[in-house]
Amino acid sequence: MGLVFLLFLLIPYLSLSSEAKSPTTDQLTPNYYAKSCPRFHDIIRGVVVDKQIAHSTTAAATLRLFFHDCMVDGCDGSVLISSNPFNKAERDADINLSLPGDSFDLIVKAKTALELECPATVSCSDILAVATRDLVTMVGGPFYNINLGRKDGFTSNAAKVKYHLAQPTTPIDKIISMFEEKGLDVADLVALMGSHTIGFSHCKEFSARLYHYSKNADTDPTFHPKYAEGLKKLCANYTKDPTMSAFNDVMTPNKFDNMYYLNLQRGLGLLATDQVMASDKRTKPYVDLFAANQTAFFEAFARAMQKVSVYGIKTGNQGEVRRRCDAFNSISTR
Ligand code: HEM
Ligand SMILES: *[C@@H]1O[C@H](CO)[C@@H](O)[C@H](O)[C@H]1NC(C)=O
Ligand SMILES: *[C@@H]1O[C@H](CO)[C@@H](O)[C@H](O)[C@H]1NC(C)=O
Ligand SMILES: CC(=O)N[C@H]1CO[C@H](CO)[C@@H](O)[C@@H]1O
Repeated sequence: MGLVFLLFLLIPYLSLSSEAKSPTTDQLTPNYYAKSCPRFHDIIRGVVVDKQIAHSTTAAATLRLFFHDCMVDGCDGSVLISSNPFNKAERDADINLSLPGDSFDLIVKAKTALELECPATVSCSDILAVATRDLVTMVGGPFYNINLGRKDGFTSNAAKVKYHLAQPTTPIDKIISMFEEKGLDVADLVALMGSHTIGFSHCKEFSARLYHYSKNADTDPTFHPKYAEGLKKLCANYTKDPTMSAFNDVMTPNKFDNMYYLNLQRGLGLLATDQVMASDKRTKPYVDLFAANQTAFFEAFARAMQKVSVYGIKTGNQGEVRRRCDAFNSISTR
């Protein structure tokens, strides 16, 4: 509780320095729905709690969905749009990395509940931002304030995705510059990567580290040998069964904590892009800091999530409040 309170006090000051601040950011406010939908927070929290209890994979799924929404065209619900015969939407990009159904389902449930109580009022992008925050807090992570009033965007284009989302094969230089382009510095990057303290990855995302790694080594030598051995067994059948997967955080897979960084220090990083954080000289100081001090991690994570949550937002007539989250209100030419 002490931490929650501390963050509440600190965050308004910390976020003043945010480079991610876009001209429209100032139009967001924490109390945006206070009059138009007073039970906004309670309704979302209710749906979130029910869903997370029934399906414990929801938190990680939704956190990832939120990140993917914000990185591509800003936090405007573009990732929630379904493809139609005229448009291949973001969520169906080739590098979709199989965004999990539970997170889409959660947003549909929250939207339905909110439409019953306050029709045509609450945007899908605000729902996703707040549901993500509630889930992070529910699985042990920090609470942070989310400003509200995002509008849902008018486009969702699969072709854009690959320019904005890194893959496990993306070099660290490129990842750093992708984040910097969006006003996220190295501290933000390493803190956000700590999201991999929950959730899982499919074997194909890290199999290149396990089999025929290089001319000299069958397995990536930065792996802890026992961990690599375990993963090889786990993934032995992954080409036949592509659903095979491993926890991102082998020690405390369902708890949002700083174990991710302690793992990296011991060669227990799962993706190549995880493990490199512990050796690159720009990122390592933050890995060491967050491994040593969970409070420092939580503060940095909260701050970075606030930056992400206002990236590229739409306000006024740049967007709309969608009636359903998976479709634009007007289907015309979009
Ligand atoms: C920039 C470098 C990053 C890369 C290359 C990356 C890559 C991946 C990959 C390959 C997976 C596994 C997907 C699957 O197999 O289904 C994954 C999972 C996940 N990622 Fe990342 N990620 C990155 C950054 C982030 C960030 C910044 C966040 C959050 C702010 C995040 C949140 C998550 C979560 C929560 C999961 C687990 C999803 C689940 O269990 O359903 N990732 N990531
Ligand atoms: C892999 O598949 C074979 C045959 O389908 C099965 O006997 C074996 O138990 C599987 N191994 C794992 C780790 O799933
Ligand atoms: C951990 O980090 C917090 C927040 O930055 C700081 O206030 C605290 O002094 C740190 N604790 C230690 C033991 O360094
Ligand atoms: C590259 C990749 O992972 N593509 C997947 C996108 O999603 C579809 C449907 O879930 C999969 O069939 C593809 O393999």
